[in-house]
Amino acid sequence: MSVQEVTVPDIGGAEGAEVIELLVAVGDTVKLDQGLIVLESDKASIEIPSTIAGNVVELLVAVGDQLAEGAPIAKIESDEAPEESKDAGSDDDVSDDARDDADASAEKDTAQKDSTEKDSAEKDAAKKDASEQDDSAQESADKTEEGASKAATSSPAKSAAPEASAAPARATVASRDDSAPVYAGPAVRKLSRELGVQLSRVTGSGPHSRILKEDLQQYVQQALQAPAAGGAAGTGIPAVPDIDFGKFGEVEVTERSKLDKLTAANMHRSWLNVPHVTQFDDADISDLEEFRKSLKAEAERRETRLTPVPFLLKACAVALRDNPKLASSLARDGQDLVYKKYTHIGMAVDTPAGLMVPVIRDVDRKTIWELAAEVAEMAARARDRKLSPADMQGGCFTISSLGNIGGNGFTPIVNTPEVAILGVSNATIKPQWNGSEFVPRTMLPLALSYDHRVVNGGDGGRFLTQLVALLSDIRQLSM
Ligand code: CAO
Repeated sequence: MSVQEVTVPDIGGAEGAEVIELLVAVGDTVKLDQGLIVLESDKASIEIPSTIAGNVVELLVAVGDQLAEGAPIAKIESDEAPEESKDAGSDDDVSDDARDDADASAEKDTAQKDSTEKDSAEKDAAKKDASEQDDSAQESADKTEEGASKAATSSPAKSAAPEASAAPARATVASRDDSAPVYAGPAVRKLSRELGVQLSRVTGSGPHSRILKEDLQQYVQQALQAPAAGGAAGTGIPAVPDIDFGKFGEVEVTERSKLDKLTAANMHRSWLNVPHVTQFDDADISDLEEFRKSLKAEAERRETRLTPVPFLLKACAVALRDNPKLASSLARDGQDLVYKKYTHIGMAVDTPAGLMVPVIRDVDRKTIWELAAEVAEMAARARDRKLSPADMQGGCFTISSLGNIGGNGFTPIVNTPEVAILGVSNATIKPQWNGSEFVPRTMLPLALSYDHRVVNGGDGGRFLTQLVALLSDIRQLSM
C-alpha cells in the first residue's frame, strides 16, 4: 500500500481554472480515470480524472480554489504502483475525453456542495452515463463547439428563437446566469447532437440548471412551433435576444398588421438569400424638373399630378431594355436565368397598413401621362387596401421612391424573385462644377441594389450610368 498524490495535469492552456465541483469525498473508493473534481476555465468545464485506483485519504482542494497545472488534488491510498505511462497520456485525455466527461460528472450535482450527500444511486447514474459515452472524437468536436459558443455568446444570445414563442421559457432564460456552465449527461449530449441542438441554448430544469432530456424535447417542440420570421430556428443564425423592455420603462405592445408581418417575412427571405450589392449615383434632374413644372397646368387640366416618379419609371424601362439582366430572375435552383419580354415595374407604396408594391404593367409602352395617372391610381388603391393579389404580381424590377419623404440615400432590399431594385431619395439643389464654375443643379440621389449572383458590378454600373444619363437628358427617353 502506498499513498500517492494526484495533481492537475496540463489542462490545455487554462490558467487558474476554478474548482466548481468535488466529485469524491474522503473515504471514497475511486477507479482509475474516475473523475475527482471539475475545474472551470473561461472556456470549458473540465473533469479531472484520477490517475490511480484506490481510496481517497485526503482531499487537498475545496470548491472555489483556483488551480493550475501541477497543483495537488487528492491523496489516494493504493496497492498499485503509479502508472507513469498513464500519467503521460493523461494530458491528452484531459484535453479531449475528460473535457467531454465534465458535464457528465456534473450530473452528480449534489456532490458540488456536500459530497457526503451523494448517494449510491447517483454514483450508479454517473457510471451509466460514462458507459453511454460516444466515440470520443465526436464528443470532443461537440464539446469544442459548445465551448466556443459559450465563450462567444452572451446570455441573451442563448435565448434562442424558441423562447420567443413561449412566455414561461422566456422568463426562465431571462433570469439565467450568463456564465453558467452547461450541465448535461452524455445521453442528453448525444441526443442534442442527433437533433442538432446547441445545448447552451437550452434552459435546464434539473438541479443546478442541469439539462434533462425533457428540456431538450421542449426546446425542439418550441423551435418547431416558432414562426419563421420570429427567429432563427434551424438556420444556425444566432437569434436576437428576447428582451423584457418593460424593465426599463413603460411600454405598450401592439400586434403587427398581417401586411407588416408578410413584408417582414419577405424582407428576411430576400436578405438571407440574396448577396446584395448597392451602387450609388446622382442624376442631374434640373432640366427634367423644369420640364415637369412647365407641365403643371396641363396636369391639372388632365386632373392628375406629374411627379418625378413617372419619369423614373420610363427611364428604368429604357435602361432595362438595354440591360435585360436586371429584369431577369433565377430559376431552377439558380441553374437558369429567365429573361422577360415584358417590362412590368413594381412601385413601393407607403401605406398606413404597411408597405405594398403594386406593379405597373408594360411601362415601356405607356406615355408619361398614362404612367402619371397609373401611379396616382395604384398608390390610392394601395392606401385604400383595394389592390388585388394580381396587381402585385409579375414585376421585373422595383422602384422604391422615398423622395417625397426625405433623406439623401438608403440601400433598398431586392424584391425577390426580381434581381434589382432602385432606391430614390430626395432631390436637392447642389453645386456642380461645369468646367469653369460651380452652378446650382437639382441632383437626384439614386441607389441600385442587385443580386450579385446574377448582376455583376459591370452590369449594375452600366444600368445606373444609363439611367443617370436618361434622367439628366429626358429627350433620350423617346429614343
Ligand atoms: N425628390 C424631391 N421631391 C420629390 C421626389 C424626389 N425624389 N419624388 C417626389 N417628390 C415630390 C413630388 O414631386 C410631390 O411634390 P409636388 O406635388 O410639389 O410635385 C411630392 O414629393 C409628393 O409626392 P407623392 O408621394 O404624392 O407622389 P410620388 O409620385 O412622388 O410618389 C409613391 C408616389 C407611391 C411612390 C409615394 O407616395 C410613396 O409611397 N413612397 C414611399 C415608398 C416607400 O415606402 N419606399 C420604401 C420601401 S422599403 O421600406
